[in-house]
Amino acid sequence: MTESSINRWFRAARQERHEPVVRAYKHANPRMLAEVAAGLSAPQKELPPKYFYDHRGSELFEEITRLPEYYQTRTERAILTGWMPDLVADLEIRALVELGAGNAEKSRIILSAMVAAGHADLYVPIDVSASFLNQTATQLRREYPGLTVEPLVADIAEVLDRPPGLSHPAMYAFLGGTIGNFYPPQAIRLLSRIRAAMDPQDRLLLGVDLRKDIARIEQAYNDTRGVTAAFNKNMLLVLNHELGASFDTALFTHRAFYETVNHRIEMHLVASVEHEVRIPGIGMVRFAQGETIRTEISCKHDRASTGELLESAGLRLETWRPDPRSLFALVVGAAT
Ligand code: SAH
Ligand code: AVI
Repeated sequence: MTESSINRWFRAARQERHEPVVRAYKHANPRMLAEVAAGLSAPQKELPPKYFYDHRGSELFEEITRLPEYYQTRTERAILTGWMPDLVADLEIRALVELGAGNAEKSRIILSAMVAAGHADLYVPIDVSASFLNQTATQLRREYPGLTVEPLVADIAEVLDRPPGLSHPAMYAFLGGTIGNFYPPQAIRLLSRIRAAMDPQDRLLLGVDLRKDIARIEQAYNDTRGVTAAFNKNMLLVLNHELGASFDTALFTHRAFYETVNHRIEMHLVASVEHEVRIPGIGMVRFAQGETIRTEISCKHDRASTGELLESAGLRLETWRPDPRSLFALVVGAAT
């Protein structure tokens, strides 16, 4: 039986049972379709946070980083500014590979330190947000004429190959606390892949958001201007655009709260009324009033939990550098 005759057979069988024929959207990415189908059929509906980041989502995140409530970015930037010139010069870093680079705003602090130390060979920013990444790369080539910029559009949860032609020592940077957006087993897998790509003289530079006063953390995800709410709802627009889904963002509200057992923020989209959403290739997805989709977790750490995470991935915590108020920390990891 050929592929298309199997499909015809299934369709006929479905029609006999009066089931709707669900044809996938013509441009749908099969992987995305599978992940969305699995996530929306779980008892707690869930979608992967990487789907926040189309071009608009990346712009909204950029806006979040400038909000008064979102202390993470400016705190990490201050640590980088005070530390990178020495660290980069001491380690003689020649190449920077960055996971989830976004607009690379803070990466410029590392790149400028590499230039000042006289050895800036290569920058490899990796991100799922293709158009945003390419825009960032174009700007960086203009700003750093002697630097080779090789952007890579990839899901960092997938196999992370060592970029070809990488000079050493290289620094693998994973900033912003994005490691917290992965469940611990996924985070360990991801860090293990970085570890496998590292030479003994290479280093990991990891940004982690720290455990602190809960109200302070919750405010960072419930800003008064509603930018985080728009960022959260943007995922539904991504699904509409990429899968031809029929989400109505007006029927969902933003919710973010701290979950104390696992030390993490959870972001949800809450259905304000009972309704159904059509997703080609998946079918009708029913939402009860008040039912939620978990769209993101953002795990918060301390020195011990960060050390455990690194150790589980075959890395050793070499340096722990929090800001003076212990809001955020930068960590250097080395291969054990
Ligand atoms: N590093 C920047 C941006 C953080 S926002 C900063 O610290 O400000 C998170 C970034 O990671 C976004 O640019 C997003 O597109 C990217 N991202 C999220 N999940 C990803 C994944 N699974 N694979 C690759 N990039 C991812
Ligand atoms: C990218 N990541 C570290 C952000 C965070 O804080 O977990 C994403 C974010 N979600 C809501 N606001 C910001």
